[in-house]
Amino acid sequence: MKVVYTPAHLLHNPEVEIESSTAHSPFEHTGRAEKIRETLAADDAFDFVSPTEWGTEPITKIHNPGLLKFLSTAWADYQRDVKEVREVVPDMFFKSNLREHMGERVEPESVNGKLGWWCFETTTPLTMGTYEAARGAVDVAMSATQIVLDGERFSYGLCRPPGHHATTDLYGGYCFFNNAAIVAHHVASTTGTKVTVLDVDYHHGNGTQQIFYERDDVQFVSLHGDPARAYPYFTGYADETGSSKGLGSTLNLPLAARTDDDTYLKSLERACESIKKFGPSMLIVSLGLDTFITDPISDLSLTTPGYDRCGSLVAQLKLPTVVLQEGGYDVNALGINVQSWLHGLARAS
Ligand code: Q9C
Ligand code: ZN
Repeated sequence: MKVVYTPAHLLHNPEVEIESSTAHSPFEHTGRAEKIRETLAADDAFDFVSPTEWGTEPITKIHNPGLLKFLSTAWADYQRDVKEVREVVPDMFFKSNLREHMGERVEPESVNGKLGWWCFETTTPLTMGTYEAARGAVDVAMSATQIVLDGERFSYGLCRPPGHHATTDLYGGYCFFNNAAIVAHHVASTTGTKVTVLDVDYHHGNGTQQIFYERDDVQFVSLHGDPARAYPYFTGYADETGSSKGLGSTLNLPLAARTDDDTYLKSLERACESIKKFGPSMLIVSLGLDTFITDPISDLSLTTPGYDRCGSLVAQLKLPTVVLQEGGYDVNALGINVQSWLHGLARAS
């Protein structure tokens, strides 16, 4: 299987993350992607390739061009206008009810105002090279997708930073551009066929869901910790099924704390049944390994052999499949967990 990787991810290198009311060393750090790279590089089943450059066009088909423009200069603007700091984090978030009864306004002029306008939470700092790294992750995802469009059955894009929390207009949840949504739209719009995004990260892929919520050509199916207790708290409930033309094209399967391999696989079977009914020409997998039993920020109980079983079950869909990296924070196990999932996928084919 081809693995698309770029060292550009190293340019997004925060040293602090404000999470659980605490400033601490980040869960989402460069060592994650490097651990995956090292593990897969030592395995003959994987061939590494570098991404090609796709520019900003695939990004602005999904995201507000204002978000892209902001991210391209935000860190430098902050150094110049506010303060010289390593990590840039908003001190206020725009919430629409702040202006209840007052009508809408446009994006603020100041960098502090812009930060609150385009960001939705505190754990996603901007560093000097964040924009270049986020652009690199999109190139990785697009290049991995091109490999499958060119006829390979599978590919794996080692995306970092991840993407599934980024909405049309907002970044957060360690995500800047929604890598999976960008490629799903690219495939659906250039081939005129249906595409499914299957999101198995522990956290609900709120961004991907929002982006496709009213569309009938891209299905979004997600297994995740129940938002009644788990981040991102406000989306991912089972009664969110899409709207207008997209009604029925979103499926959320929230999971209880400590869900184990057997119980998880039953939900994954339900997900696969609904994908078969939808009938896509291609599958994009948002692969998070933060469902792992010892993940430091999650509460499910999957195991390394369990990921092999997950990959095998997904392979039974017999679809061309692009796997893109999302979360996973037990770095010691992250490499072998990705390897196990991809081996399950490739072996069952
Ligand atoms: N106290 C991904 O896995 N922090 N993003 C959660 C809980 C943010 C996860 C805070 C988690 C984002 C791609
Ligand atoms: Zn996650």
